[in-house]
Amino acid sequence: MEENETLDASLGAKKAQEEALNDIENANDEASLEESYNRHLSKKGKISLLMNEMGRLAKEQRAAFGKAVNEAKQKAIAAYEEKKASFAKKKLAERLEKEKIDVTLPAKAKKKGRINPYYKIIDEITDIFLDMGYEVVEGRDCETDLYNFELLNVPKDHPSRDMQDTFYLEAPDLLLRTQTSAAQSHTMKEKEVKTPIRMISPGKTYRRDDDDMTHSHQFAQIEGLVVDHDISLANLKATLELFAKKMFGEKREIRLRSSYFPFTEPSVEVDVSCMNCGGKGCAMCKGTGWIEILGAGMVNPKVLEMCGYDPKEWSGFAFGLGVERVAMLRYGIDGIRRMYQNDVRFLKDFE
Ligand code: FA5
Repeated sequence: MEENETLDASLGAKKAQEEALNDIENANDEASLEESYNRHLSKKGKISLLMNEMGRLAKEQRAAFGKAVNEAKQKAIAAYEEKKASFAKKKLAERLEKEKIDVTLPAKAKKKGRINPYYKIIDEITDIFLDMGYEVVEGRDCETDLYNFELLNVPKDHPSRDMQDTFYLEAPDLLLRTQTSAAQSHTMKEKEVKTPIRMISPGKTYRRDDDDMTHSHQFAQIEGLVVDHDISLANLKATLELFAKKMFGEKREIRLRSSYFPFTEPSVEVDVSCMNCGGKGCAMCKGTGWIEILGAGMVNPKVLEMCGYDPKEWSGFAFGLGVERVAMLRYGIDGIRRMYQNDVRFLKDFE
């Protein structure tokens, strides 16, 4: 082995190192840096291939040459790692700059949903009666003639059927219920053991009524039914007065008028002074100063009997209130249809 060859080989290592460092230094993005790595440091890279020269060197020269190649490799790797880290740092800095959030900017206002007064009032009324110990019973929109009329003492061809102009369905004896009173007959009839009842039943009702400010062909009612021993008209009056005070406040005037329903005897209707004109008379109350909110009365003994409650032993009262009418009076809504139109400007008033 010639002295010159060792010198050449060591110089070669030095040169390869310089070349690699230069290349890495000049890489201006991640892709060209990876290319430099492959060119110099991969298994077939220039620095790695230098080791093939080893066989040509004398034994005593090999250690020095190996050291030079290793040093070239270490330096090139260090330069590569440093450059790679600098690219990553730059990339992160660019991302942070791009995704910078100005926390002092005003937030975008979010639109809040609101509960329609139709549902709000059902919850309020239900709460009042739950506080008085009533339970809530589910009714059904599609009813049979039996439960909507006959068990409520309204046989077929009875003239009082005209009071509630009915939507009949095609199937025989099926109709859209005209009143939640159908829940009364279901509750009484379906009790296997006849025990006291104290229930309310909210739900939709349907009639062929002409739509105006206080009437709709589809509206909601809440039925109430109490059956026990020794229930009197005084209990009904006290219950309705307590309800009216809780719903409309101590100052609002209410009045009870005697009325007629085939399923109650005696029967009453309850009016509340018109919120629109304060009782003077206007288009909404049709000049009377009052708006009718519910019908009520003592359960007719015939109904108790038909539904399996012995009228000699049991007595009861019932009421059916118009949900939208109560909402109109409670919230000052000037027309029943406002509750069905989903006008967000209207709903906004009901935070
Ligand atoms: C009845 O429906 C009886 N079932 C109520 C009842 C129950 C009486 C239990 C006795 C015992 P009436 O038809 O009056 O009664 O209706 C009751 C309430 O529903 C009315 O006071 C009114 O507030 C409301 N109402 C009636 N018709 C309409 C309508 N077309 N649009 C909006 N609300 C109505």
